[in-house]
This record gives sequence, C-alpha cells and structure tokens, in this order.
Amino acid sequence: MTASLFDDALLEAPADKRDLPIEEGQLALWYPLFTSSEADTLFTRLSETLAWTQDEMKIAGKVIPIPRLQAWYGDDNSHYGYSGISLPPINWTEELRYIKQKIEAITQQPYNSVLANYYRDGNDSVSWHQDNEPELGHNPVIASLSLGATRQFQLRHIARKHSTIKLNLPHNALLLMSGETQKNWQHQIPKTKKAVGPRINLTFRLIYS
Ligand SMILES: O=C(O)CCC(=O)C(=O)O
Repeated sequence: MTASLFDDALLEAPADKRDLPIEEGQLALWYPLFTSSEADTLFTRLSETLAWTQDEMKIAGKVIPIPRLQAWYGDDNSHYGYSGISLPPINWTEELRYIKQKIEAITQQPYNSVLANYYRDGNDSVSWHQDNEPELGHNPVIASLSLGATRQFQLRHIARKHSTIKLNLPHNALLLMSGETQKNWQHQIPKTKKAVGPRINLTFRLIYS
C-alpha cells in the first residue's frame, strides 16, 4: 500500500476527526485544530519561549548534533530518553498547558509530557524511528500537533518496508497515532530541498514512571 492522503484540496477539509486508513495501527487527524489566529499566535509564542536546544547523539562512537532543535516539558516524574539523549522535564509553560488541555479533551486521552521539535528549514529532519521506549508503556498514544511550515510525514511498515504512507502535515493539524502503530510502523520527517520555513511539532505522550 502506498498512499498520499493529502493534497491541497484536502487541506481545506472541515475541522472534524478523520480516521486515516492504516493496517495494524490507528491514525486519526483533526484539521484545523485551533482558530487560525490562535494557531498563528501559538506558533510565535512557542518559537520565542520554549527552551530550544540542539542535543547530540552518539552513533558508532561519534558525537553528532541532531538535525533539529528540541525541548522536553512535562510533569516532574516524566523523565524521557532516546538514542542516548536524556531529557529531564521542564515545567509546563502557559501555552503548552493550554494546548495539552485542548488535545486531551479532543482525543479523550491523558498526557503528562511533550517533546517539542523545531525544524528550522528543509535541512532539519527526524529519521526513521518508533516511539516505543519502555516508559511509554504498551501501545503508546502519541498526539502530534504541527504548527508552521507544512512538512511530509512518512510511515513505513516494519515487516513490509514497501508498505508506506505519506501525509503532508499542515499548520494547525493534529495527528493521533494509537493502537499498534508504534509496534508495527516507523515514522520520519525527511529532509526536503523545497524552500520551507520553520515548523514546530509537539508530540504529547504519557510517561509511566
Ligand atoms: O515532527 C513530526 O511530525 C514527528 C516528530 C516525531 O517523530 C517524534 O517526535 O517522535
């Protein structure tokens, strides 16, 4: 299966929930999530106020800066880590708390932490991975809000790598990954040669301590 679910016409779709087709997983999209002026203000406020850092990963003994900025916010006990990066939580900001409440109400799920990613331009990316660290528990629910430039989000099935899904995630879209998605699929935001502006992505998670 190869699907390209969004073209410009679909970006105009109304705000209600759409379940997206995926085998052995669950994907849903709400678009737009906030009013357009609210989303624009949130993008500016988050750009200016979050503690954006370029962390480093160790790959084959080499220390490499990750190709994006990130910041981890959450409740006191929501310590998270991946690929040798350790992320103690920073206390919720007013905007993050507001967004979390809205997303909890709309997805009917609790979250105690958020990984914020800042993609400065098309050279920034996140490579193939699953959000399946043990602290996320069995079948993690990941609520992912996109603000700013549209970037392509790709999924590939772990056992059948030719099975891919491509979604353009626009400003103000909320994607929910749940069920067995993290067990059966990897996801990435590839680099792009297109001239794209900055994008913020917030992935809300529930960490079990
Ligand atoms: O930026 C995105 O849409 C995806 C971010 C992501 O994959 C992650 O934080 O695990």
